[in-house]
Amino acid sequence: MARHRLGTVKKIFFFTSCTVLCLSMVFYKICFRKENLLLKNRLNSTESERLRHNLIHWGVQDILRGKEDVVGPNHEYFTQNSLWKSFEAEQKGQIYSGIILKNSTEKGFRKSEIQFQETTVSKNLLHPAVVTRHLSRIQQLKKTTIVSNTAPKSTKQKFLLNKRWNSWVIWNEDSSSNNLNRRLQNVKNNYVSMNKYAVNFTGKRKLKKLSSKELLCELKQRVQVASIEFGDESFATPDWQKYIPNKNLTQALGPFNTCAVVASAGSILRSRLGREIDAHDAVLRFNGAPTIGFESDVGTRTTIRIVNSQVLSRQELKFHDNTLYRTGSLLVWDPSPYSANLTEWYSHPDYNFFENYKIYRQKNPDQPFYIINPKMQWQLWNIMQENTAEDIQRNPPSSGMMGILLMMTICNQTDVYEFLPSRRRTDLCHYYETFQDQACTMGAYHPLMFEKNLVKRINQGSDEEIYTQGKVTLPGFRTFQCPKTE
Ligand code: NCC
Repeated sequence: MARHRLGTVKKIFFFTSCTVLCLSMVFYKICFRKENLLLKNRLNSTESERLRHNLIHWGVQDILRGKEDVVGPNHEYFTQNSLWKSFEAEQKGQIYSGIILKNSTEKGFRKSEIQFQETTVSKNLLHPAVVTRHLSRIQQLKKTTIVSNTAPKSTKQKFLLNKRWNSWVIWNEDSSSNNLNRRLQNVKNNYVSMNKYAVNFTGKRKLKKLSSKELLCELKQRVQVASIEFGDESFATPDWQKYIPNKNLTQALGPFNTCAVVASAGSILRSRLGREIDAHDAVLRFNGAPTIGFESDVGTRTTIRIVNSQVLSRQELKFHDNTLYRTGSLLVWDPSPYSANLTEWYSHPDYNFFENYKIYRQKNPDQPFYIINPKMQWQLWNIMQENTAEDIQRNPPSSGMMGILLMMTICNQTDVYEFLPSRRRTDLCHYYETFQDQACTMGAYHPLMFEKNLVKRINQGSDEEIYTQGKVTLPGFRTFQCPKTE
């Protein structure tokens, strides 16, 4: 009897599971198709508002990428190879916006336009600063098409076409979560609510968008790039005296005149930037990014390498054996809790890299190797959060962003390559691996998108250089003066 009952329960359980599974699959299919239908239906439902925002501001490639059957308004097919640009313009006193999609067919390019009625769409969806800027540009440039974005792929043909259109694919400095795909939006929101490092942000968000100079001064005056020194809390034992370099990081490194920062992004492949990078006085690289085999794109020299604490702690990364780490000066960083002092961090590091640091120092005593003081991470993070309208990931900035700050401290001029993606933009995570994920460029754990917004805003170089070389030029902190703070 009992066995019979158990059998019935098993059957019920089995059928319920199957039904739930089937329903989830149907639901997923419907959702997935919906995006395509929205394009087809000229974006007229509430959900399409969101999609429309993405279309205008940089999301088109996300929508097209990987979905080979996106159907346009005239029933033409758009693939990830489709070219597009967005525009906002005034005609007979009416402001309208939209995107133009170009699709290559056997007979050449076919053009199709999706027009939006008015820019009130942007008003509802965008950060007010963006809308104001767009509207003022529109007023200035009557009857002119303003291009804010084009497709990301880099074929010769596209480049020429883009040139003719006089448009550049560049990082939108007002990028927000709306520019992320749903998965990355969820990841970002999870990191905000998880709050692993107990971030207790009490700063004020800036109501007004700071100018480039103001932002530079915030960074110069509030971010202190320093290494752990002998005598610092928890680093005052005779044991540590043997390992910590005598000179402070910024005394020992530099000063340099020109510096290059090489982001590890896949988009640096086929850039042929190697010679230009090597022509700088100092070159900064990250983690396990190699030069051998990639010289023509990334150069040959390494003056400084910043590694995160995982690199020292995870055996598979072979920190002690890989000769790649033996060139130049090394810097390691590890996330600390937001309000922790050095003692608290030392007893609870994210990755316990301290023993491996000592072992490496014993084996390579002549190679300068610094531990970055973790207070820098949150000083930088505070500035990013204050200057962003939404909550950013409550995790420390990436090695890339910390490296940029270091170089701005020790160099007169820093050229950063492929941190802001060029026309070669790709989902390929690193130039030295085949793994693909948009998260590597847009951020998941790190608030990478907001880091890039900040860097775009302080760029002194041209949009064209971002587009062609992924190059951003930043001034050294010692090259400009800032008003005295109270
Ligand atoms: O990927 P990562 O960074 O080593 O890259 C170094 C810096 O280059 C910039 N970058 C990289 C790829 C890309 N597509 N776009 C970019 O802009 C970023 O500024 C990045 O910081 C890190 O920041 O330390 C990170 O390290 C890796 C990983 O730990 C190391 O490569 C060692 O294996 C992290 N990946 C994982 O943990 C899986 C990455 O999130 C951040």
